[in-house]
Amino acid sequence: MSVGGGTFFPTLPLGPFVRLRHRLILAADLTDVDRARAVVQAVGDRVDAIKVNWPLVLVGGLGIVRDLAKDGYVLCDFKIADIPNTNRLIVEEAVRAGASGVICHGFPGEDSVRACVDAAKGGDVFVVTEMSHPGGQEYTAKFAEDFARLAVRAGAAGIIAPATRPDRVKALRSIVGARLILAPGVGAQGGKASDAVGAGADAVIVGRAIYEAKDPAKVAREIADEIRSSPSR
Ligand code: 3DU
Repeated sequence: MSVGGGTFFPTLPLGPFVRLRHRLILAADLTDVDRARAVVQAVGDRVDAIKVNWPLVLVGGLGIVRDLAKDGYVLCDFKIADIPNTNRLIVEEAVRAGASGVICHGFPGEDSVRACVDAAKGGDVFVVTEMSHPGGQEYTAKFAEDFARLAVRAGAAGIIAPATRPDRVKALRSIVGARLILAPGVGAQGGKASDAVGAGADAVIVGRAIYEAKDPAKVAREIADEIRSSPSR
């Protein structure tokens, strides 16, 4: 079953995450599947991808990934962080369900990240560096550069870096070169889309600011406009 009966954001085959038209990704962290479908349908043509995390998958199962993937790019944010074999099994299931990309952690080490890259079979793997919430500064910040270097070595498509700290996005950009930087933390966590792209993010990830809004499509359009009119790298 398709969420909207049409293409709601650009359909991409498995493969390099290159078509960032709006530079905006929706984090669909809803625990009401019908509401999630409604929000996706409302904002679908204004975002480049739908990021699916545990809250939605725990209620909707991988079926929701299957449905959304019929219409476009689904990024499974499972924050995969296990031994290589378990990572492989998780990525294989996400890809089988139609995910075009997955997000993993770097702290389990290079072999674990490489297992994700291998299992994605050409799909995109993004490695979390410094997390965007205040607690992200306690531990992840200390190793963010290492995680970014690891992402490059392991052949990941890119990294996840904090829109809440544009200076850190800038520092991590100098490590990852042309690889993609996706930046969560815009809106509810206090980050600003134009600051994140100005610091070098390729796209921002936005959840609550869009899906909790009275008019999600309007907010998505405003964020995309803000990005379009801001100077970026
Ligand atoms: O704060 P928001 O509602 O805009 O949601 C942000 C999303 O991005 C959410 O799914 C969260 O799990 C994810 N994320 C971060 O917020 C921060 C990170 O460092 C990594 C992922």
